Amino acid sequence: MATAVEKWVDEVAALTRPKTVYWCDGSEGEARRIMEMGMSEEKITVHDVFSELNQATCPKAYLHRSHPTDVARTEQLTFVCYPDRERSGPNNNWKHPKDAKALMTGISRGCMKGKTMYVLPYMMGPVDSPYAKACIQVTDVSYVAVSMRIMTRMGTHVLKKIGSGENFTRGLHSVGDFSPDRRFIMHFPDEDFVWSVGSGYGGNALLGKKCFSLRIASWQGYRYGWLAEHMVIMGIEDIKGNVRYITAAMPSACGKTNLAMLESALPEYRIWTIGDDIAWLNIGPDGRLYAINPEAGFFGVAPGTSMKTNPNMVRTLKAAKFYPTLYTNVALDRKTNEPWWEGFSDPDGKDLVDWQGNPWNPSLGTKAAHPNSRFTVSLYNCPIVSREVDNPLGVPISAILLGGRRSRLIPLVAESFDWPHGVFTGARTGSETTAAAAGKVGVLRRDPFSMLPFCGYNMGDYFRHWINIGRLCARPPRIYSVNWFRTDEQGKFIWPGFGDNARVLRWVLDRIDGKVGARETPLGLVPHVKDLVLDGLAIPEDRVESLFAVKPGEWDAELAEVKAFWNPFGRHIPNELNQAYEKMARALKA
Ligand code: GTP
Ligand code: SPV
Ligand code: MN
Repeated sequence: MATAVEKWVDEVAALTRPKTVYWCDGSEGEARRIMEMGMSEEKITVHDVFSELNQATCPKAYLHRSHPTDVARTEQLTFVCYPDRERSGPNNNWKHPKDAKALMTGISRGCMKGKTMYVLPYMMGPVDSPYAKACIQVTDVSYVAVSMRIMTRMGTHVLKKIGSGENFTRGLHSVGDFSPDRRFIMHFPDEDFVWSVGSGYGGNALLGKKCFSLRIASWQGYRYGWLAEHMVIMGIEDIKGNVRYITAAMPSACGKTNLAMLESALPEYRIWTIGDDIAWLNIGPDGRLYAINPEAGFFGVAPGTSMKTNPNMVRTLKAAKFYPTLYTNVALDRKTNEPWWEGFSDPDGKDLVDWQGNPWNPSLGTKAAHPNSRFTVSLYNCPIVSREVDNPLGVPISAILLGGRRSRLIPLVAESFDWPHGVFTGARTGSETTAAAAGKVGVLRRDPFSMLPFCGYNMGDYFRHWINIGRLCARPPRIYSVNWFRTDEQGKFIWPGFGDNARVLRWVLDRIDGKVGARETPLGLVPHVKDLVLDGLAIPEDRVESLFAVKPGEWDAELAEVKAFWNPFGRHIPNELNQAYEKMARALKA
């Protein structure tokens, strides 16, 4: 008797017509064989799928160049499909599941002709965690198959776990003909099913990541009492050896990976990394919130990554423990066969080609690496990976940070008055857009909880769910808003960021421990500058003070924008948020 998995794979093969169906076992030997094929037989436009990089200096590392029109998530082509449009909310593109399936069936018919269909059995979450989920993705590209091996816990053990049951998430992926006109990322939350055609890039194609672990999982969390969030999970160890865990939500390309493995500027603290992008939060038996990282790798932004900004990531990339490490759409130094990107090192003296393989030098005025170029590398390569990373129950969370990229207005850090106020803070968060998604960069938009592109249902209901989770927790974490990105009159960042963000983490821990007071503002509680440990920093104190300035008049536009964003959600916005809004508006007027 065929299992439910086999039946589904047969069904997909009958529609997409691959030449062969290959079931991956997740082994290193298999990954090597797939990489070999991608270096000799397969092509993406004119390039091989993979090319080997300098194995002496970048062991186990390979370069991949994506299709030039396929370089970032495409939110406008991403849909969630419920029979009831209101369920998806104004925050999502919607299609009726029947219409969506008809459309996808049309563009998928025969789309794998002549190709191999890889069947990938994988877990999101530590394999024996009660919170982990078994998944099956099929794909017709080796790059996606190998990337999924790095990003998830993939292997035959998952098929054993599913057995003859039906309890698994399905992902159907094909690059089709790469045409943006036939590119859709369709979610069917009621069926735990994602169907993505036309893109081979990142969150559009690695369906365990944003598609399942956020969009579909957030809907599961809503129904079953947990949270799927776009968050870092990290431990902070103090000098006495106590480790506290926090999570931090920040929009795409706004500093999660850097925060997750920061090298603390304060020697009395060290960081332990658990995750850099996604957290699943469950209420534990003791009434605290516990976090697991469903992923097993990093799909990190390359530009800006260096020994100065993120030494632990550079070490992770060089660690060469887990096979392989992939670099996508970075530049290449032809002299040394090493990857390169803006912010990594001085381009002088290098023989660079850009992310599409064209000769490049700084005088061209273009970017050598695509601004959304990324590396894919195992979490287990990270020199500061937490020993709790595979703890099936996760780690207890003491604080939640909510960030954004704001050149003005939002203070470096502010503590919420209580849980509902924290939810209000998350719900009003805005951020300037980045290259992680197709579209204009640097435009301010609302991005509540950094989940705007990832919340798989009506975001008003999501806010209500957050309020409820706080009620169900005996000891909910404290909630903080943070912003590393305020700029001065010259447009330069005021706060040094990166390792110096440990100074903010220290204040957060000191608050939790009741060691320091705070100053009340209409937005929340901000530090007395004397309580921040600033030694070794070259910024004058009044400049630091300016990071906490709350000038009421400047808030009018912000408040109006929050209201305008909330408006289409109507009755879905919980009362607690409307009350917190009114309270802040009154305080700003007073
Ligand atoms: P996604 O993987 O898209 O979810 O992004 P992310 O949130 O993990 O962002 P990441 O840490 O990769 O940072 C994105 C960009 O912001 C990089 O170019 C970083 O160098 C830069 N960045 C990160 N942290 C800081 C900081 O504290 N200050 C400043 N000025 N830039 C930062
Ligand atoms: C993001 O855009 O938030 C990412 C990259 O982490 S992707 O996997 O493409 O979603
Ligand atoms: Mn992300």
